[in-house]
Parts: sequence; structure tokens; C-alpha cells
Amino acid sequence: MTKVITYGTFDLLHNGHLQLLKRAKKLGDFLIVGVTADSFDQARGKINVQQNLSERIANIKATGLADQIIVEEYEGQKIDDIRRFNIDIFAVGSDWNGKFDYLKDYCQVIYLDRTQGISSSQLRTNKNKL
Ligand code: C2G
Repeated sequence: MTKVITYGTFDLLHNGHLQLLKRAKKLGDFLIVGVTADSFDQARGKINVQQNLSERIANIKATGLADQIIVEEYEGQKIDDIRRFNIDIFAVGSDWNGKFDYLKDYCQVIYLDRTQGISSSQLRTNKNKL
């Protein structure tokens, strides 16, 4: 069984996230989605997130694409998760190209095409204009 893992904030879940999850799911048989804890996002400088962790998890659940959902709480957790869950493939959008190559020591790393023209930041800006 091929196990895939991907991570993200998934704020204001949109089509770009959905496409990413679908592509990640197709890479294997079991998809784990790591959703960032609110405190982890703050620590990595993502300060404008609109939805809290439970709302973001509920949205991921509703897609029906995640076989398991976990919370990402600290820097360095990806390596621990890959080992703990016997992950074969780490997948992430191409905006992160090269950034996760250090995980190649632990599993296969695949950068999936990012969906153009949509982002959480854009949705947050539009929301503020209403
Ligand atoms: N994504 C995408 N297309 C978009 C927007 C996002 O393919 N138009 C992908 C991102 O590349 C990422 C995932 O959707 O793989 C989640 O994106 P974010 O919610 O912005 O999360 P991010 O900050 O990229 O989290 O540990 C956290 C992760 O490493 C990355």
C-alpha cells in the first residue's frame, strides 16, 4: 500500500486546494492530510488566517479525499510523521519547489502543479473588500 502525505493551512478551502488533494490522492492508496495548528501558522508568520483549526479540518473532511487527518504543530514534525506513518510519498504544490528536498532522505518528494489564479490570500483580500 502506497501512503501519501501532504500538509497545508487550507484556509478558506478553494479549488486550488481541492485539485492538490485530488492529485496527491491519485499518487497512492492512502492519503494523510496534515493541517497546520493555529499556533504553528503564527510561528511561521502566517498571521492573517481566517478560519480556525477545527473549521479548516471540517472542510478537509468534507472533501472526502483524506483517509486520515493529522495536525501539524511544530517545525520538524514532517520527518517524524514520515517515519511514524511509514510514508512513501510527500506531496506539495509547486510553489514549494525544492524547499522540501531534505525530505528525500526519508521518502519520495513530489511537487504537484499549483493551480493558477486562486489563493487563500486573494480570497482574504476579496473578503475584506465586501
Ligand atoms: N495550492 C495549490 N494551488 C493553489 C493554492 C494552493 O496547489 N492555487 C497548494 C499548496 O501548494 C499547498 C496546499 O495547496 O501544497 C496548501 O496550501 P496552503 O493552505 O497555502 O498551505 P501552505 O502554506 O502551502 O502549507 O507545513 C505547511 C505546508 O508545508 C505548506
